[in-house]
Amino acid sequence: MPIKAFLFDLDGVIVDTAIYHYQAWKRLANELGFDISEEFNEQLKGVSRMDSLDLILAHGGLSLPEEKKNELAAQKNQWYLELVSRMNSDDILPGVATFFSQVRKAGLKTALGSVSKNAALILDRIGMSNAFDAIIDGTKISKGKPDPEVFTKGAAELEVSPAECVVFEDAVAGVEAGKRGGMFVVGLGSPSVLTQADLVAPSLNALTVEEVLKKSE
Ligand code: B16
Ligand code: MG
Repeated sequence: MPIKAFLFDLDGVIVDTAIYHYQAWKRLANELGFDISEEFNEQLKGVSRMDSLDLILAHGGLSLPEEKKNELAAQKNQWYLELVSRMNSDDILPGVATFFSQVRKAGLKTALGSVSKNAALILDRIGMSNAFDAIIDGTKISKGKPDPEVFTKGAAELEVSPAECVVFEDAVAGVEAGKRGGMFVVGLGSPSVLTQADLVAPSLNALTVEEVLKKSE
């Protein structure tokens, strides 16, 4: 089936907010008396705020009541927002602008597929609010990645079938979500981490639209 749409994750694909999520979670873990490594952080990429907190608390051997967990998640989000509020278009990852102009020239539809509840704010900060034909974010879904909902909703909103979509993802959970959704998945990062992806490249900077379309045939 010919490819009609490209679905993009936000954090780690369009902008490097993954580093800010990590810094804010690390600060929280440190306040709770333990640490999280960059390697551990790989598991948190693409995972919703509350699911991330559960993984972190389990890592630190802590079990806390729901009320306290909500408080901690709000605290992390406040620190995260302080970090992202300083972002601007300079924070768009290398290769994104060129890749998007190729996408437009090829006549492909685009959607954002992010589980972040802060996606609209980030798109606004970097000046990309109008760059997508559809935006599916954490405010529109009930299940986070690795559930495919964020991508299947994107395909539905663009009125294309999953087999007509290519997903671009930097996270293990996001690659799994795209595969479970029945889509061709381009992993951006390391092939040893993104083992389920159909194609892996270091970033969008290393790819052309033509190459992706050829490989996904
Ligand atoms: P928020 P993505 C994900 O965004 C991040 O990768 C993940 O680290 C974060 O916990 C999640 O969004 C929720 O974000 O706390 O802002 O709602 O990769 O799906 O764009
Ligand atoms: Mg991501």
